Amino acid sequence: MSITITAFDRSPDGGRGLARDTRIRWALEEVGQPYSVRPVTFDDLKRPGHLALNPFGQIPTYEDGAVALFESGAIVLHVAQTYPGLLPEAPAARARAVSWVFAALSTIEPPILELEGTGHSERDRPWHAERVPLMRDRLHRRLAQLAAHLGDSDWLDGAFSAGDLMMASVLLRVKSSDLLDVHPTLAAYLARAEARPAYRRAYEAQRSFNTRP
Ligand code: GTB
Repeated sequence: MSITITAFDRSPDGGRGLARDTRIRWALEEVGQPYSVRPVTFDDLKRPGHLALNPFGQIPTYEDGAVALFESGAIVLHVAQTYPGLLPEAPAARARAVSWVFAALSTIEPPILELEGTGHSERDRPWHAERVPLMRDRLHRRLAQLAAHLGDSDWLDGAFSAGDLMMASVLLRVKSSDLLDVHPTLAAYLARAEARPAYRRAYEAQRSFNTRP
């Protein structure tokens, strides 16, 4: 079954791996599945062909002949449930790994996006200067809880799983900020995740894609 995903024709990050196709590439690399990438421009995103795949007009999407999916969480879970390598076999451990995927997407990612968003679009609002410290505190509380859970462990719950892949993908968004400076446990966790050969391959693939002539 051949797998096709969509990615920005040119990611605005210039190949830093921050767009959400990287997490799909990473999942596919972890399970050893080849894939091809269909580049889409910002105009393509709003055309009927793409909207039929993702009603919100966004990347990434995933097609494998049997199913067409959108939402990076659903795609990573589908890959993890279809191919061995990203979820434990034992039902309870498997369910816990899935809960970490949700934790990444619904507990950690939203305060990160909120903080990022206010920096982009709300800078000239009179309340911006007051709001940023509140948002940073909110995020730091979550990061501290995550670090406390991780403790001395390499991964969130036993072996590396789809939960770690998603959590690390989310934390990568704040890697270039000072936010992890006070959470060395998380900085080390992220470094471990980034050192995985599958992540390196995914990162290099998106980088060469986004810097192609
Ligand atoms: N919940 C969806 C998912 O998880 O799949 C969110 C998908 C999403 O936000 N897609 C973005 C998109 O298509 C790209 S990843 N945006 C176009 C649009 O909405 O019109 C977000 C992103 C984009 C760019 C950078 N960057 O350049 O640094 C980082 C992250």
